[in-house]
Amino acid sequence: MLKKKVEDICNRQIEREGYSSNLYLAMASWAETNGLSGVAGWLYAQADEERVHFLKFIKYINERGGKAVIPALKQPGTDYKGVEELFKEVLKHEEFITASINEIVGLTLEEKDFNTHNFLQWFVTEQVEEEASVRAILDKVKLVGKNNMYQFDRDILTLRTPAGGGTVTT
Ligand code: OFO
Repeated sequence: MLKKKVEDICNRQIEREGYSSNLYLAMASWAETNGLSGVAGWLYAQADEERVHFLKFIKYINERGGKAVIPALKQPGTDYKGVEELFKEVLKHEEFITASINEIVGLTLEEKDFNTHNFLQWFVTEQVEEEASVRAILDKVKLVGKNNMYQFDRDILTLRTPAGGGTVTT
């Protein structure tokens, strides 16, 4: 049985993972309508991965005798100044998510909830991979420069790491 404090913070994470999925969908939609089909493809795939994260928390809370709450999600922005700015925002968001996961890990140690601590290890590893993947993309964006976006957009899908998606198992 989940302690209330742990259930509440995991429910907070449901909202954050759901927002992550919507954020990347909004970014994908922006990219798609600005001729950046490669960037859009990367972001749509990322949105799918975030939905898997969202589902993992929902299923975990319910499986442990808690009650997952499906939240209303705030609307993400619709406009981005450019590809570099967009990926800087992705990195900032992923750093926020890493801090959020780490906070939950800290609480599970305080509460001696070793089951949830174990469940979270997948997310700890995932965040390291996600941040690294976005930093690699930002490095490439800087290398090619604003005037070579056609080439970057064509190649971005080859940069995709297989991290984090997959089927939802609980
Ligand atoms: Fe981006 O890993 Fe979930 O939110």
